[in-house]
Amino acid sequence: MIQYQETEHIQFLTCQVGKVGSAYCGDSFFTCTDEHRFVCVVADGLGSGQAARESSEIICQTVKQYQQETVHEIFKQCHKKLKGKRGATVGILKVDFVDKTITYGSVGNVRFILYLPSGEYIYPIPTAGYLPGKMKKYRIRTFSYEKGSKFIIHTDGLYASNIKTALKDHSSIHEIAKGFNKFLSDRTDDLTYIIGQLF
Ligand SMILES: [Mn+2]
Repeated sequence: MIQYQETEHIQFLTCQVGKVGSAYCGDSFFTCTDEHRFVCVVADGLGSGQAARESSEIICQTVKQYQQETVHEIFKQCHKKLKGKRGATVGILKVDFVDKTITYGSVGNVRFILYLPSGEYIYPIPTAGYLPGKMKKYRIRTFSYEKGSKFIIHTDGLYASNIKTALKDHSSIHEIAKGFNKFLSDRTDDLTYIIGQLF
């Protein structure tokens, strides 16, 4: 359920649990990293069941295939591949370890919060909508990050009020994840999150 990976540039963990009693988890995620960058996506398929799963999986496969492209281009490709499918909300994150920048794009209720060691939070307000939808609804932003910055991307199945403070208060991503355990057992939806710390 929880998987952890660590390199010299990033530590991250992923967690996914399906809705209790449901055969298909409608959420999907994908991560990859090398010495230059980290790319990840979290997608929440509209509705539930197999059709929801199909849409969120298409997004993950597309991000995998086009991971070298800009976030804008990845969105365009996802849009194309989802035509005629149920659709999904999505958050796509690309971290450039060389430029020390994060680019985040999203549509719909997938949320992203970045906490910088200087005490600053960056949390783009989610837009309404889903993929495939109107391109102008996709909001893509690039920020600089500092060593030690922590972030989370999660679907709306993680319904915790203390996510922002958890990023600030806990020094390790494992402790942050531990704090979410009770929200996992209380879940009423598919639940996916990715927590990371950048170095
Ligand atoms: Mn959901």
